[in-house]
This record gives sequence, structure tokens and C-alpha cells, in this order.
Amino acid sequence: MEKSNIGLIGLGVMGSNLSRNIASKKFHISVYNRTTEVTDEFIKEHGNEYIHPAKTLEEFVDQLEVPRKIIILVKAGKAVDAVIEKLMPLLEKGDVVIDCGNSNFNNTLRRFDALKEKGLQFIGCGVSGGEEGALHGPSLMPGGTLEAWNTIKNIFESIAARDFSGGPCVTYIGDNAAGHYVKMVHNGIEYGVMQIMAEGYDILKNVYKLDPPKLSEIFKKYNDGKLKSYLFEISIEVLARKDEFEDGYLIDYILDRAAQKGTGKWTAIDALKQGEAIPTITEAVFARFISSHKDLRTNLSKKYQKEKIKTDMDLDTFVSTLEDALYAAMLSSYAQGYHLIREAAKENKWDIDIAEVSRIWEGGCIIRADILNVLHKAFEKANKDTHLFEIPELAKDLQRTIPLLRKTVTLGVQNGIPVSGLSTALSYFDAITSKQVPANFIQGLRDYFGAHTYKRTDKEGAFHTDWNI
Ligand code: 2AM
Repeated sequence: MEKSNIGLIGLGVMGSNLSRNIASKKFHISVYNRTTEVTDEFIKEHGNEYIHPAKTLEEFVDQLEVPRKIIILVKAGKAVDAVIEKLMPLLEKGDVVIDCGNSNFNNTLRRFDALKEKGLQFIGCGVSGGEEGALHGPSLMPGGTLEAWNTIKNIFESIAARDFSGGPCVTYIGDNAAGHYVKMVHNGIEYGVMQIMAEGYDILKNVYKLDPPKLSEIFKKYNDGKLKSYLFEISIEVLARKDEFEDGYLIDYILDRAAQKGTGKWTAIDALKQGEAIPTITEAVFARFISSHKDLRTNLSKKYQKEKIKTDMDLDTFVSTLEDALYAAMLSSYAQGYHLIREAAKENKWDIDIAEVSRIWEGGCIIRADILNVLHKAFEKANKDTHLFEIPELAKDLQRTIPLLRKTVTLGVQNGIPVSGLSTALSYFDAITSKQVPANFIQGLRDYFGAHTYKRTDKEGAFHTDWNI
């Protein structure tokens, strides 16, 4: 038998779909799964001349051309280590192990070093697009050595989604864990964007008392404009779907308790570690936490009646106000995520090209959106240390849309609607664009109670005041 170009371990839905995608591009792929019946079932359903099943890891490794390229797609966490441990003794110097799971970047850093010690290459590759993306073209975010990337480049470029110009939605992100880091922040931004969308839905539903078909219509209108994106596109369907059991619409029967797998939380934790502010992303994680306390919320809701203030904005005006507000809040969420990537890149010595990151997010991934093409083009012309708010084209948009975000936040606050995503998107903008913030006051207090000293605006050095005099 001819040797396979690449191998894949773990035939769950993501692994099966990615294997089928690779085979559809006429690369020979060997597949292995811990439970052999799963492999047999996969071959029965999807087998073809390009897919080569292996019953043992030894047989699997033996089927691969050298240097071997092995994708691992098992549950993130211990399973990845378990597979690597079994695989390591069977590999030779120069072989490349690619973790395409949603691994925490700290684990990727550790695994990269461990494999390097054995002369093996490790790539941590973020994959976005869900099951459909894996099958028809995901957005891929590989990190590792350039040398390792070059061994998989042609395969990964073939299977990736397409950007707005038809290029592959994959690029070399940077060394060791850069790929998984960028994927993590991608998910963080996804949390932020979904949260602000949900808050817009909440205001439309509860202040303007709109029913799901009308809400769906409004999201369709948004998706026909500058908010055009995958998340808005699927909102149209999520809002319009009739319930299969009861009268009415499914959305009204879905329990208001949002689950999570942890990537948003990791983004928030790392931002805290880095000392960087990503309030909208963090608030989106908090909002999911609060949503989980359904019983407590229900009990408390009986004690506190919300005082409703009528809005003087008619529906048409608000629909258009919200469109601009969401646009501004989206830009703010991206600004936070991009800034975090930039600072993490400095810290970890990753050479990350944010224009390229924007480009590979144009297709395949969950946050794919027209706005990413705007960011891609804008960052291509910008210096790599540029903050998103510094980009002239975006500054023009923000100047126009921020006042509308302010109106939307006000409306939500006045009506007792939690708008932590929208309001932090706004206050992040307000703070980062303020020459003077009240940190002088904080420094004064700190010096008073703890003699922590402060710096002055007019003289060099650290000062302490004897506040008792
Ligand atoms: P399984 O079919 O033998 O359970 C997604 O869960 C994929 O990860 C499945 O293919 C599953 O294999 C695999 N997987 C989960 N834990 C694993 C482990 N510890 N070792 C190997 N494969 C594992």
C-alpha cells in the first residue's frame, strides 16, 4: 500500500468530518480510533480509496509517510496527553503531531516543549466552524515552528474555508501555542458578540414587546446590512423556528440558562493574568454564570418589580439605533480581543499578524462577518501595534455609532434590562479614549491608607504625602 499523506486519531464528529474533508481533497489519510467499532462504522459509512483505517496505533503509524503528520482530535484535556503518551514511543525525530482540539494554550505550551525534547514537532491548531466547518472548510489557526507548518501547509490550505478573495482561511499564526491562543480569543470575541446580540434581542422583546417572527425580521434586516455575519444569519432561523411540541415559537421554550465549554472563561482568566481589560468578553462569561442561577433569579424576581419607563423612541428609530449600537459594540469587542492578542504576543514572543488573523476569520469560523474584511483591510495598512480605535476608517464609524450605543445602553438601563455587554463595550471605549481617568483619585486613597506613593503630573519620582498633617 502507498503511504498515507497524513493521519488522524479520534473519530468523533469533528475527527470524522475533518478526515472526510482531507480525503475529499485527494490526500491519503489513515485514521485510528481507540474503539475499533467506531472506525469500522466510519469506514462503512464514509470509506473511500483515500481513507485508510488502522486497528492499532502501530499499524496506523506504519501507514504514514515520513515525516509523519498526525492530527489528534480527541476531547481536550487528559485525552490529548493520553494519546500523545501512547504515540511518542512509535514516532521518529522530525515527525509532526498536530492537536486540532480546543486545547488550553497553557497545555499546548507544555506539550510543545515536551515533544521538542524528544525531537518531535508539535502544532497546536485552533479549528473553528463546528461540525459543518470541519467537513466543508474550517478556519484554521496553527501555531508551532514554521518548519512544522511547512510540512502540513498544502493539506491545511486545501481543506480550509475561503476568505473574501478566495484565499485559504489558514495562516501560520506563530510559535508554539500562538494558534491555540488566537483560537481562544476568537471564542472570547464570539462570547462578547453573542452577548451584545442577546441584549439587543432582550430590549426589542421586552421594551418593544415584539414577537419572534418580528424579531427574526429585524435580525434579517441587520444581516442584510453592515452586521452581515454568520451569527446574525443563524439568528434569523433561531428566532423564526416554530416549536415542534407546543403552539408558538421554539425560542420561547428554550430555557434561559447558557452553557459553556470554557474558552471564554480562559480568555478572561488570561486577560487578568496579562493585566489587560477585555470587559465585554468577561461580562459575557459573567452573564452566562448569572443565567445559570435560574432558581435564585426566579425567587428574586418576585421581590423586585422592575420599574418600567416608556421609551419615546419609536420602533423604527430604535431598530436603526440598535443596528449602529451593535456595530459599535462589536468593534469594541474586537478591539478588546485584538489588544489582548497583541499584548500576549509581546509577552510570549509571538509574531502575530492581526491583518492575517482577521483574514482567516473571514470564512469558516463562527465569528465570520463582513466586519472582518473591514478589519483585515484596515490592519493591512496599519502598523502592527495599532489599536483598533486608532484606525482612521473605523474611527469615523465609531464617532457616528458610539452615541447610538450610548442611547441603547441608556434605554436598557432605564428599563431594568441587563446590558452588561453593551455597556462595557461603551465604557471600554469611553475609558480608553479618555486622556484623564480618575486613577489619580485611587492613587490618592492608596497613598492615604497604605503609603503606596503616587507619581505627579509635573515632577519625576515617587511621592508620599503625610496625610495627618
Ligand atoms: P472513543 O471512540 O474510543 O471513545 C471524541 O471523544 C474522540 O476522542 C473519540 O474518538 C474518542 O475515542 C476519543 N478519545 C477520548 N478519550 C480518549 C483517550 N483517553 N484516548 C484515546 N482516544 C480518546
